[in-house]
Amino acid sequence: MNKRFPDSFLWGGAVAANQVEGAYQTDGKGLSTSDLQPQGIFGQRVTRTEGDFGIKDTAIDFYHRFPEDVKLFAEMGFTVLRTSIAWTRIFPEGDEAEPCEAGLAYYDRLFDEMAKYNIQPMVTLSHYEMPWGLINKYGGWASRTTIDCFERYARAVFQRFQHKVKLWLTFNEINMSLHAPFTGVGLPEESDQQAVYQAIHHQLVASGRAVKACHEIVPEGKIGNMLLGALLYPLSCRPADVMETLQQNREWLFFGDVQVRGRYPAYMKRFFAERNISLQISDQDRLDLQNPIDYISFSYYMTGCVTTNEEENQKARGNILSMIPNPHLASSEWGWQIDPEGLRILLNLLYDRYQKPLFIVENGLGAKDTVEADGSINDDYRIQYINDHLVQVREAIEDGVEVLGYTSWGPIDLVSASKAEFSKRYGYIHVDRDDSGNGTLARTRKKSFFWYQQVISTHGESLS
Ligand code: BGP
Repeated sequence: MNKRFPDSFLWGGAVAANQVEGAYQTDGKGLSTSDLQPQGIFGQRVTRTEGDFGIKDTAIDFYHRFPEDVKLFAEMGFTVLRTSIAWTRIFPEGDEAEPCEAGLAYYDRLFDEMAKYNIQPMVTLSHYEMPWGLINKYGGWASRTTIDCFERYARAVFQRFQHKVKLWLTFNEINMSLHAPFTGVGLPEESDQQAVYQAIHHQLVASGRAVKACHEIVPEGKIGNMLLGALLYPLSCRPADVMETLQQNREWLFFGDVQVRGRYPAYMKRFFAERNISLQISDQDRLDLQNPIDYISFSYYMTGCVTTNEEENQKARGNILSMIPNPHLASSEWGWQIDPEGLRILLNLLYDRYQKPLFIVENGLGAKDTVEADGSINDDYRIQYINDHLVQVREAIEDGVEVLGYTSWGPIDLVSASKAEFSKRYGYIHVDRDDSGNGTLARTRKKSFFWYQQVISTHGESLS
């Protein structure tokens, strides 16, 4: 018999407001960065005009259909659902003095629905979107005004949902700003490193202030960060490759180092000096940073390799991050390399580094599904992927790592973040919609739905 996961382990799935809700102008919602990039975070930024089309405008219409979806999650046995609050539903322009009641009321309804089935919400304050108004008026995270606006927003939602939401996260994949500055910090894509790191600094300060506010307003709550867990291996055992890998891993671990330790790590001094980056850091900023998070959350999809060899570097590929492929691993249809053991390595690495509880808040396989003539979807590839990753999570728990839970990405099909594709599906629940927006939006259970249901009900004993 396989080993059980701890009884306290939380099982569920993760979605983000802009990838599921739709209703992008409903109930007073303002325009967000996501609305301005209908082709995804690596697509062009456009000006929205009356009657134009973006697939996220409706997404899967979760805004109106959430009761049906939450019921399906409950049927699978979810004990947690990670979602985000769309900042623009609460503060449409970002700098209003008071929150928008209609937006708050929507999330009340959503959290109440989850409570009916004892599904705990885990809420990301900002998942790949921020009010366009803050960019237009102040320059996004380049401005300290945005820190104040974010704090006001965070305090408003902590206040309103303090009795309904106990698990919070600050910024989704905070390290992604290095690769997608518009989505991450509201800066033009061509911004230089000086500008990007200054904006990142402001966001780290805002994160510290949110942690402080959460501890004041939701004393029994827990607030974590969210990292894109982009684990890199040396392509060879040449010491130069090992050193380069250490440095490239630090580029994303840096965010966690600040959020856990409350100060910049020593290695960043040289990093900044060598790039002529000089940050404006006030005494108050230093105090704000000293609000360590309670737990570390991260997404994990793939790993990649690093080398100093120029010829090998030409082979780098990938649509979120450009990485050198690992010759020992297979890839998904989107070229993401599948590495279940890497998840155990990453869990151990993060726990060794921080000794903080960990939460895997995204993991999954984006794949094209085929609907059979009888309507069934036999997504054995997805089952295999999740199974193999969960087996490694259990290994990590056996290694002594404190893992609070697992929310696989997109338990219901949704719009992909990088290119706003619908055909890249992650769900246990199929949604009838295609890349052009055609379809009834009807929900159906895939084979993986029943498989995951069994995994949860057996506390992982059914994993193979
Ligand atoms: C992460 C994001 C998610 C999600 C996921 C999969 O980077 O936090 O929002 O979408 O990646 O990426 P994609 O949707 O591009 O397949």
